[in-house]
Amino acid sequence: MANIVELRPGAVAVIVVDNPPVNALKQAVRAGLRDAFTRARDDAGIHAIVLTAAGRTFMAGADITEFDKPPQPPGLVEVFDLMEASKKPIVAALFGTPLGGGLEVALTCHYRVAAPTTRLGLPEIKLGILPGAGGTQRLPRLIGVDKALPMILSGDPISAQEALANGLVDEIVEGDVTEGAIAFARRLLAEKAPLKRARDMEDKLKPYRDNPKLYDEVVAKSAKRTRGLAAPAAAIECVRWSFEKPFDEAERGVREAFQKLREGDQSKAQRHIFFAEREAAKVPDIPASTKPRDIKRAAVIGAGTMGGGISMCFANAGIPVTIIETSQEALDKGLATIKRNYENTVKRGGLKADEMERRVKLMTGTTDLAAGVREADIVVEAVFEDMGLKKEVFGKLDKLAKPDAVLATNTSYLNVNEIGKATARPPSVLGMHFFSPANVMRLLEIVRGAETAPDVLATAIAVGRKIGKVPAVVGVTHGFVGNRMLHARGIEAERMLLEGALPQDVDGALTEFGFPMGPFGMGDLAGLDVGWRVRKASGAKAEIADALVDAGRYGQKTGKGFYKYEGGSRSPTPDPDVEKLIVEASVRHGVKRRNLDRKEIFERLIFPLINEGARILDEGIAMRPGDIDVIWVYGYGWPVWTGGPMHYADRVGLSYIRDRLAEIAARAGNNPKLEPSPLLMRLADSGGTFAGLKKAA
Ligand code: 3H9
Repeated sequence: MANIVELRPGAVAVIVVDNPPVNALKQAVRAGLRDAFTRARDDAGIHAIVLTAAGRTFMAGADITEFDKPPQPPGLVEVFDLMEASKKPIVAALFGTPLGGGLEVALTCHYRVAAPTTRLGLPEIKLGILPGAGGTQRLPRLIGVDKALPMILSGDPISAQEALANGLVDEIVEGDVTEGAIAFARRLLAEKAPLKRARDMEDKLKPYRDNPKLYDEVVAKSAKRTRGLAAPAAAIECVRWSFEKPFDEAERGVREAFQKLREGDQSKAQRHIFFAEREAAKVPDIPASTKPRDIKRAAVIGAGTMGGGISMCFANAGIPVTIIETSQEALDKGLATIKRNYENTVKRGGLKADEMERRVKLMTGTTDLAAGVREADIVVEAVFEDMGLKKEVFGKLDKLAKPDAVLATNTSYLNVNEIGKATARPPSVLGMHFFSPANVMRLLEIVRGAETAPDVLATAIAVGRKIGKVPAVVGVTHGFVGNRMLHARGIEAERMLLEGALPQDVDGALTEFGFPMGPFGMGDLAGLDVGWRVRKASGAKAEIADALVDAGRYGQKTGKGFYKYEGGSRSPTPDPDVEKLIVEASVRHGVKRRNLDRKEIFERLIFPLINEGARILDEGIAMRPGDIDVIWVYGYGWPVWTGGPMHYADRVGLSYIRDRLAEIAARAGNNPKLEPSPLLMRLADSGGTFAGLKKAA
């Protein structure tokens, strides 16, 4: 086995970190670096050092799995002290994704060269922490406070070209990056170039030292969403110290701030999601070696909101896609909407015009189903949510699609097995449930049918990744994981209106927790007529929502729903007419309205949802509690810093949730849906947790 850190001696020695898959800086790597730099220092034959890594990337950060354990020496700072004390120039040879602690190592080198495709960043904020090893101090010194803060607060990487322009890297090298770095180091030696230590650079800090108020402007421009989040506020402070305090004093403060965040609930939740996201697409009974089918061309049936968004996903990933509609009019309308969406992104600066052209060119429209699917390796059906219609489409697909094509339905509720049976090839059929807007929302629920073939499932997962989604594999049940749980949340929402709450009280309890919107704001956005139509068909009723639709209040599209939307605004304003309608409904039901506090509202929304999640787990519809968390974070706006419903439930305590649910169920006339589920009871009674369940499995 190769050494985890190898020192290749020579006038220009090369230190290579080899810790697959991403060269995370685990304890053995840190110790290896310490030893290698010590040996390089003591070896008189070595005059310069290149630091690089084996495999697919320069170090992509600290080892996140170590964050739950007590810190093990040596820390990175010990390695950095050695590097900064070096009298021999150290050049980082960057490629892949130097991220987090990996970039911080590079910042401590005297010079940096990079391969053209390198992406450099400090993504710690996405894990609820901040750059804990010099990033908040060295980066502002190298590229300026105004460029460093947005990188730290967004966590998004920048390209090698941008890094060259702002001074983060000194040279971009074509070809072998290690060779390029060795040549660079030789030049440094020949020119007797100075050892550039980021910590000593003062120029870019001076304007802020002279006028600290400048920083407020940078903060105002860079800080986006920080409400309720501990890490961004701490990061803003740490970067401020770069010009307020001496380097070492600032770094001591940074380390304290880092430790506090690392031990806090928010970062634990975000780390949980990091690993759960990667696990959600792993299926235990399907070996990792299962070869996905080759996907060169896609077809999407339906050019409505979902079909259009799904088509954009394929085109965005460079996969040619044919969009199929029944009428030319519907097709033209769908294609025009797609074009408009792209144009808006270009206008906002999110996409270059030539890139938009490239994507639009990958899309073809047709009203001829046979011609549209003939060449497709994957077909995604996104027609109206009607079983009869879906079966008809799949019956036709069976005759028209290539024998080895993957046939996917984007149904959000319907039985994928039944849809598969409309074909003579159920093993080729599965669900690919996208979330609206499909080109934006990251979640992809992949619904495995009873007969879905392993390689078909593997293909859907691979395609999902390729088009930038977070795939989560689930089983067949009405509404799958997300919508089934959403339904459980909805039961109490309407009841609370009748008891005394108003839409803004109910929604407020969720937005306060961190959701972008609550059930009623969401209903207005989706269109209240959608649910109304479904209820009419099934004979179900929702007193308030039905009354609103009967009054012509369809939601945002009619300017009125549970709220009013004045002058085309998308932000909801409470409407006295709706309050009147709700109060009248309470009177009709003989309910004496009472004040419901935020806590009661929140628990009555969230605990039934968690309870349904437990049922879903028990039934094996979701493989792991983390899968459910990923679904809620990426598909339903669950605030990532609370880790998703099941992680959050463990934190609240399952016996508390059990007891509250029993009360809620009793008050709702012993509604069996609200009764604590058997799994919740079992875990609560035995002092267990959902997370523990995963470990026991
Ligand atoms: C930090 O650095 C703190 C510092 O400021 C200072 C401290 C003092 N650790 O994503 P992939 C695993 S915080 C441990 O599928 P890709 C991952 O779980 C860190 N494991 O590949 C997966 O395992 P498995 C700052 C890690 O090519 C496998 O590697 N850095 C780590 O799509 C492959 O990952 C970050 O936040 C890690 N740091 O993407 C970077 N990273 O095979 C986080 C990955 O068992 N990482 N793994 O499922 C990433 O963003 C992506 O993994 C990366 C590669 C872009 C690197």
